Formats: sequence, structure tokens, C-alpha cells
Amino acid sequence: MSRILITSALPYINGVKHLGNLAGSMLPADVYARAMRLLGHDVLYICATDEHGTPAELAAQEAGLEVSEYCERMHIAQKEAGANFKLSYDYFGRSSAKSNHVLTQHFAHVLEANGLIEERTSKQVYSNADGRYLPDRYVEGTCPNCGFEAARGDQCDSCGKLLDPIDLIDPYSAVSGSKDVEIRETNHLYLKQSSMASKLREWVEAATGWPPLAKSIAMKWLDEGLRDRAITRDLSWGITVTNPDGSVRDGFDGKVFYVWFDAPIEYIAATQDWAAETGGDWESWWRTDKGADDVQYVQFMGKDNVAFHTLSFPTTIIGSGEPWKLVDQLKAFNWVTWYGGKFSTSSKRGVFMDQAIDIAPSDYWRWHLMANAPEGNDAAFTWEEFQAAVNSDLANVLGNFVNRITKYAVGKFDGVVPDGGEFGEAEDWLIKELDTRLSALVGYYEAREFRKAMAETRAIWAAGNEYLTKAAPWTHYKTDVPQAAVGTRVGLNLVALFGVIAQPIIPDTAEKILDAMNIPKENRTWNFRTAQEAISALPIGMAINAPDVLFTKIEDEDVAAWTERFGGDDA
Ligand code: B3M
Ligand code: ZN
Repeated sequence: MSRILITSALPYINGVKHLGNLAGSMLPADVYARAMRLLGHDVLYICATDEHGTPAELAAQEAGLEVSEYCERMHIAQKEAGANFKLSYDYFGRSSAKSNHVLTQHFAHVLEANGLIEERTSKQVYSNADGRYLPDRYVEGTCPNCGFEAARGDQCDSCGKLLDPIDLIDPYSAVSGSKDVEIRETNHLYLKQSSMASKLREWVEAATGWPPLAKSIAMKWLDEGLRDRAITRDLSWGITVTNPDGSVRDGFDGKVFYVWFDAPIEYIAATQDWAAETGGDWESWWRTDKGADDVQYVQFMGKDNVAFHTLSFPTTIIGSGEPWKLVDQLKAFNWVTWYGGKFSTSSKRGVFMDQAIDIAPSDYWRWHLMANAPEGNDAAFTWEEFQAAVNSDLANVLGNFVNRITKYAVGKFDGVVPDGGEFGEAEDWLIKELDTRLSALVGYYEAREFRKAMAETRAIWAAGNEYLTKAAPWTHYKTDVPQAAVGTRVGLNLVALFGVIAQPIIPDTAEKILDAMNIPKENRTWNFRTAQEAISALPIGMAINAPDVLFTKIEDEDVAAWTERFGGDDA
């Protein structure tokens, strides 16, 4: 048994997330957490809402709410959406929590004491109409390079050039449209990432267990040369910039830490809050001097978050000189696209978590999104493929198997696990098949290869159907009841096994199956060493029930209605 700390990238607070966000961090982290628990590991799965920054302030303004009130509501909404999708967080925190304020300020103090933070002056665009400094992408104007009139301050969408907002011609505020803007000098704290570059490179090069995508993103940034980054912003909502004695730093009234500085620190702070609530020991997960050196720390995230997790956050951790746990393994995902295009809130393209759950049970989504996880490439969501995954994999392969054999056992063997008969050719075939496939499945989970783990799971379910065809208890029943009993008994054992291995992916259905089979909660684990053992586990004479139909097929009319409601192939 090992101890595994899992974090998924913190969903940003400005709205319930869409299926692409779900599939690119929270869901795979959950499936992994459940799989590792199933295999007997000691797992701690931590997540939180990421609540600071300009987009939060603007979203609150648009909703007509105080930003604290807005965040409170959206935190609750996101927590509920996660619960509806059965995300099994051990703790779902908030980056605005007190613990994160304290810890973020602590890191800033030690980094400064270690010479890694420096105060510098920079020029920034201030909007008089909005009464605020504008972050780069909220300043627009004419591109000095190509003359495009709606260039954003960070980049021109027409010629692609990276810009500095103070170079825009005729700048205006993208928040209000006002042209009443001016350039002001402002002080900020800079994290000297450049002086950490060689240490970071050493660490990245030595890292094992990162997928090529993650490593190549980190190396690209290192090769281009790490730049020092401002870790404070001119905003009111966020974590105050303090002196070690707790007073506000001189000249930093109206400034807070940059959201990307405090957000990853929340992984630790949320664990502290988990500990405070449960009596757990947070230090044993995060402090290598307090037992965390034997923890395996795995992070899940979309590819756009990789640089922050492999360079910026490690700068904070390593730069502190304190014995904090660094990430061991990291799983990064590409995008789920909406018919090849982008999910978009503003143009209402795509499905959001709260809508999805009204359309179909969470297990349907979980299965489809994991079977098509955007691992090697981007993965396009289409209603047609969703329908196919549910109807063929879940309803035809798993659902039919369970229904067929449990009904048969109820009809012909009084709903108990029947005795009699001997294992023969069909069982030999099955045992060989399962021995190979079950160990492959474990290997894929351990390697966080989700598409392969799903394909293997499906193959195991399919082997059950093939076994029933070979064993054909219904044929034997007429002439040789003990022979029919073997097929039925093994079939029922397979139902239980299929329920057990389904738990990480489709937890609700798995529970229905295992409940119908009367499997005690404490036995719903990977507690068999061989396939032989797995298919002979149920006690003879044990009563079972046939569950109700497990999956409702998705009809073509459903697909048509959803396409109409959410858009689809028009993207
Ligand atoms: N909130 C994800 C995003 O909004 C970002 C992740 C933070 S992880 C510390 O893109
Ligand atoms: Zn341009």
C-alpha cells in the first residue's frame, strides 16, 4: 500500500465548468483516486475553487454581486456540480480561505528573505472610467505592427504578434469601452524565476513519470529562458501583500497577490483545512520532514496549466528552502472540443456540467468522457459518439450481460448462487482471458492511461458475454443441470467482478450491481489474486437479485433534440 496525494487543477470560480474542463482534470483525477483506493492505497484527493483575479471581479460585477458573495455562491454551485458527477474529493476547498491567505503570505516572506522576490516599478494602463488598472488582455486598441483596430493588449489576433499593452495605439478599456485611459507607474513584487532556472532544469530533467506533453512544455519554457514574473496585481479582491509582522506592505494598499501565485498554494492550504475538519495530519502529506517523503504526489491538469505547475509553483516550493513536497507525477490533457471547435460560454456552444446532469445520468458522461479522454490528441465531443458509447458499451455489453445472467439465475436457480458441476474448457478460456486482462487493467490505471484502462474494462465485460455463449447454461439446462449450474455460478461471479471493476468509472451503476448481488460493502475491493479466485468468490447458496435495467438507450430523437438545443455539427 502506498500513500497517494492527488490534486486536480482548481476550477476557476467564474461559472459552472463545461464538459471539457471536467474531462481534462477533475474527472480523470477522480477515476484515478477511485481506482487507487480500490487497489488498496491510502489516497487523499484535494481540489478547490480558484477564486481570485480579474475575471472573478468582472463576473461578480456582471452578476450585480459583491465579489465575496459571488464567489460564495459559485463555490456552492461548483461543489454541487462536482457532487452530481460523483467526484470523490476528500476535500473541496476555496482559494479565498483564511488558510491560503496565511500560507501565501508565508511563502512570499520566505522567498523575499531568500532573495527571490524583488520590488520593481512598471508601467500599466489605468482606466479612469472603470477606476481600475487593466490587466493586459482587458486593454484593446490598434496594433502597432499591423494596424488591426481591435488588438488585445497581450497579443494581436490579426498578425499574431505578442504585444505590450502600453504600445497599443488609441487604447481603450475592454471592460467598459472607455477611451479615458492613461499609463501609470505602479510597483509590484517580482518572483525571480530566472535565477532559479538551472535548479528547475535539473529537477525537470530528472523527473520520471511525466507524459511527454508535460515534459516538452516545461522544457520549451526553460529553453526560451525563464522570465521574472510579477506576482502582485492592482486589484482589491485577493490576498493582501504583507510584511512578516502582518502589516500591509508600504505602497501595496489596493494590491493583492496574482491569482496564479496563490492558487497552487491552495493545494496545501486546502489540505490544512481538510485536516482541521477531519482530524487528519496534513503535514504527513506535504512536509518531507514529517513523513511526506513516502507520499507519491500526482497532479492532473489541462495542457495550458502545465507551465504553472512545472515551473512557477516549483519555484515557490524550491525557492522557499523549506521541506515541502514537490509533484512526482503529472498528467496533462489536451482539449475536448465541441465538434472540433471550441466550447464557448458566450456563444452557448457546448454542454456545461449542470446542464449535462439534467440530460443523462453522470455515469453515462463519465464513461464516454473517459473512454475518449483527450490523452494523445484533442478529442472531439459529438452527440453521435456519446450515443454510441452509451448504447453499445454500457447498455449492450455490460447491461445486457448483467440482466441476462441474473434473470436466468432468478428464473432457474431460485435466485441463489447454484452448486454443482465442474470447470471445463469454457472456464479455462475465461480464466486465461481474465488473468491477462485484469493485470493489464491494473497496469493502465497505475500508468494513468485512461483510454487503455477503459478499453480493457470494456474487453473484460465483453469476455463475459463471450463466456456465456461458450458455456451456454440455457442449452445444458435441459440435459445436464449441474453443467448449467457452473455457467450460472461463474456468470454471477462475473457480475460481481464487473461491478467491482466498474466502481472507479461508473460508481452509481456499480453500486446498483453490487447491491443486487448482496456484496457487503467491505468486500467491494480488489481482494482476489487470480482470475480463478475472482470467479469462485461468491458463497454457494448466497441469494442474489436481478437489478432493474441498468441503462436506458439513447434514441435518435434524443440526439436530434440535444443537437437542436445545444448546437452541434454547425461548429
Ligand atoms: N484555475 C485553471 C484555469 O482556470 C486554473 C487552474 C489553477 S490550478 C492551481 O485555467
Ligand atoms: Zn497586429
